[in-house]
Amino acid sequence: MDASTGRTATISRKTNETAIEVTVDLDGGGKYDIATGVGFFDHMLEQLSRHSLIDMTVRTKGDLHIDDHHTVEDTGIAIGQAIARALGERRGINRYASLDLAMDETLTRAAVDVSGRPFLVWNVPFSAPKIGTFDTELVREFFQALAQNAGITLHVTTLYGANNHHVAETCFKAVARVLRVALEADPRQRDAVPSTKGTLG
Ligand SMILES: [Mn+2]
Repeated sequence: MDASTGRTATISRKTNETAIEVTVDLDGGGKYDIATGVGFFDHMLEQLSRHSLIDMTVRTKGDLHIDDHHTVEDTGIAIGQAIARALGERRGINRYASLDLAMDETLTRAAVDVSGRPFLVWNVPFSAPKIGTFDTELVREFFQALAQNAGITLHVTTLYGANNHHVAETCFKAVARVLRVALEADPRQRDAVPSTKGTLG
């Protein structure tokens, strides 16, 4: 880990469906400046930044006249790519973390391996198709894009919960909290890659 340059990255991504600019600082303090045009999604990304302590600037202009799908998925791709680039060779990190996160009546478990191997296991039941105007199925789409592009194995399970806003929010907060630990420096690793293979590519 090179403290002089810092673990930061900026990703610009433009397609016919979305134009996105994302900047992350993995060693930040949870400062965020987020505008995707989708209010509920902004609220969720603010939780992700605040509780991971990853500083995050996100600007997405998406084809919201169709629906929120491309905006949410492509923002997940860009944040994932920014995290992967900022991580570099993944030296000196804790790599693993898990926790159960409570919010009122809801409990969600997240576990992460910052392995370089993308994988999502998703076991989160929503009892309604919408939270306001937001499609609940897009929560999974976001984390699929994030895991795939950050190169992380991510398991998310909601053990119980009634309110769909709480279910979604616990997913973002739980993943934030496990990323905070897994991406942080392990002082006993120094600059070693935490794998017997010697690489987390
Ligand atoms: Mn909320």
